[in-house]
Amino acid sequence: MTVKIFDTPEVQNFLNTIAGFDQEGGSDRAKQILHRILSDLFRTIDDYDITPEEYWSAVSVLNALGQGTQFGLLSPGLGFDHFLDMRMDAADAEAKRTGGTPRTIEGPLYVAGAPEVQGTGRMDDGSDTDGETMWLNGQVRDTQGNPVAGAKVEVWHANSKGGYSFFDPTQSEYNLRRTIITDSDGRYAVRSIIPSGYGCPPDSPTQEVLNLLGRHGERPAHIHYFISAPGHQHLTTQINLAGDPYTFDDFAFATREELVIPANRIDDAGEIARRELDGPFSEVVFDIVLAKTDEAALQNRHARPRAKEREQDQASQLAGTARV
Ligand code: MBD
Ligand code: FE
Repeated sequence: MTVKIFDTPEVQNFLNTIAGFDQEGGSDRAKQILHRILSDLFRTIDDYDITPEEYWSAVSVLNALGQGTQFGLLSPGLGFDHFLDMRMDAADAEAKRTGGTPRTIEGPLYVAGAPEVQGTGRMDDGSDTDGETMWLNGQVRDTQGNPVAGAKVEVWHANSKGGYSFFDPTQSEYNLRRTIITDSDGRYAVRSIIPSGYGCPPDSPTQEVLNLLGRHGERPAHIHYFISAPGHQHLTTQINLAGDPYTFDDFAFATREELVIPANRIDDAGEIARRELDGPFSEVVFDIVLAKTDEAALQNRHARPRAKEREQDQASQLAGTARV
């Protein structure tokens, strides 16, 4: 049974009613966008002859995604995060805001409120004995090459098992998360551990969707950054450590050629002593170039619900309310 009803007046009138086109209240923008999305989905159902079984199994996957707060994980997997980056890149190019370090996606695992250190500090709590010591450092400059002193460099990354503190309850609070203020020469330098790549939980609804596409859910070892300074464009980016099997095969599409950085093994006793470390370490150097801007909106990261900025209400929203 293959039927095609999308183009009938009944269905078209039905879509107008669903989208509230005949109602005074609500948001015109929401009505337009919902009308477009619902039209596209209805047409997909019609064109692919989607069965009730298929439709309801999709609803079930959506419920599981929501219950596990996994939309923020599937989102980069389906390329939405990178597509938004491509649009911001295009807007920057058009406005001639060029020459800075490239952006790449934030991902779902940032937590606000990490401890702040001046110039240098330590990010790991010392408990991850499988983690190889990392000396992560660099300089923040503007597009003319001038150092940016007092820039705010927020860094977060996974431990040796690919887990992030806050989301991984076995880690201490704010482990591997710091806010570093650059010194008078625009420099930052922190001791941490080399992160491992991240893999989507194999039994998760996110991986279930990826499996249907024949795709893996792996990310290469990477380190997240927010960098900001007055008069400069806020930068959300990441570095991907070179040599990881997934460096150029990231399920979240975050890798950019300019952001692939080697970790250089150093075992020279003088270098170890100079950094006050206790043994061989790997040095990762990431210098950052910020584009200038006077626009206040561009100096701040875009608004987005983030952990600890908004209390996540996990309670059921399905209880219902008495009619008025
Ligand atoms: C991560 O660590 C990450 O950065 C992204 C984008 C998705 C899943 C895990
Ligand atoms: Fe990450």
